[in-house]
Amino acid sequence: MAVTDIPPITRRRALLAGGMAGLLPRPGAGHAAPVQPMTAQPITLRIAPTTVELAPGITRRVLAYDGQVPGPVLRLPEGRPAWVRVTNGSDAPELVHWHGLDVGAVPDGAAEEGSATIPPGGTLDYRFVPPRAGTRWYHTHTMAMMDFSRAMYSGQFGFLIVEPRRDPGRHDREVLLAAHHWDGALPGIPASPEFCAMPRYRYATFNGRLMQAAEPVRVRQGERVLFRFLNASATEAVSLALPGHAFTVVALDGNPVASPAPVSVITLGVAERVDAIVHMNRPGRWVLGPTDPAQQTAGLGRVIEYAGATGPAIWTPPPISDWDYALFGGPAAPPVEDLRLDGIFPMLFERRLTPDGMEGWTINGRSYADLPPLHVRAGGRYLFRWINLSGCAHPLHLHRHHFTILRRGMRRIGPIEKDTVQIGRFDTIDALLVADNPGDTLFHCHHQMHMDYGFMQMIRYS
Ligand SMILES: [Cu+2]
Repeated sequence: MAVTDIPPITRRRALLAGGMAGLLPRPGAGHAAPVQPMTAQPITLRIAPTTVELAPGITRRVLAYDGQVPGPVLRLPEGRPAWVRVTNGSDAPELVHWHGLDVGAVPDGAAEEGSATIPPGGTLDYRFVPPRAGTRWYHTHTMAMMDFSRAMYSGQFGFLIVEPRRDPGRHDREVLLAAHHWDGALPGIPASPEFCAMPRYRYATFNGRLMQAAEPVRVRQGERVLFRFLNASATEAVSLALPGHAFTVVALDGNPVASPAPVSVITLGVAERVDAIVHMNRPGRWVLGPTDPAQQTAGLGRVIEYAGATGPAIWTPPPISDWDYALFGGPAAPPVEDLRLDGIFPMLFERRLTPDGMEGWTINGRSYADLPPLHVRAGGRYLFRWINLSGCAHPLHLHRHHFTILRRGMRRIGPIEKDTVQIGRFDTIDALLVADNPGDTLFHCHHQMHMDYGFMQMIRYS
């Protein structure tokens, strides 16, 4: 199996870091130690300013992991203790969040949950057990406010693949593509409640490289290629198509779907992941790119090149977006009355301009940190009833847990297990939470501007 294009941390290093710890002799145990015991080593990550080359002649100085964008691909075995040592070579405190991993509040990497920050020049060990296989990722969890070089506007993101104990291996090649947007600026804040402030970006990339400057993804006819897509943008959703081909969606946020189904367009809200298999059966050179012409002009996309194919890469816009979570969920969920719930949390999201004209966000009328926590008890079952009373979509993220989408708008859908869900403008979603991971838990919008301006709430176990 071949893997593109991001330098990985090898499986061997990951095994050394965590998997063999249980086999090692305890230091100091026994009477004589004629043989030096092998020492488990952490995976190391260094946060530091790095020059990223989006294309020849287009370079940016950004914060990144290990001098590359995205950071190294971490491949951690499911269920085995992991140990990651992060050094902060930047000039501000940092945290690394392990997105989509149901870990403890201390290693989770969110200051609001009590996770430690890494001071400038400092080092922190993160230890956790990746519980379930799937496409996860890691990224900074700081605030940017109006600094478009900080937090998720920077290059601090990377794939974290939790590998299954047994790999079903129903693909010939694996391609990892992380979308990101660069050179953000805010053109203004609309007064009308029908709209929201949207940063504009000059460049957009997969894996830190503009399409015209990137090596094509090389495939062979007949191959089944597993694409792992990650939207690591700070604020922008992306919709992607590959002319002449269908994406068979097999996992959302790394969790296998009940009903894999072919689509022509994949949409990723900020922080979402989609795993999709493409059967390569239309030889040629094709553009895998965004349906939004502005994002394509900004450089987002990759040429998919069959062996032996020549000529210009072909892009044709898909006739219509067929993206709908409900396609992948199987039979519809039971009605709310049958869910044996311990509580329902209605959560209304509204935009509220501050006295100085900035855009702020409220949940049930109040903003973080003026917002009381929601209380759950361990083992309880709760329904989030998310109601978006604003004119833009929000990628809602819950830390340290998964939730199951059961209804979207007026329609009950088949269960979809996710850690981040894009709620449309003036839309509603019901999602089931099984409170199975005690400890402080952060809920927030993953749109960096929304999160920074109040769109967060704590969930506490009592
Ligand atoms: Cu939002």
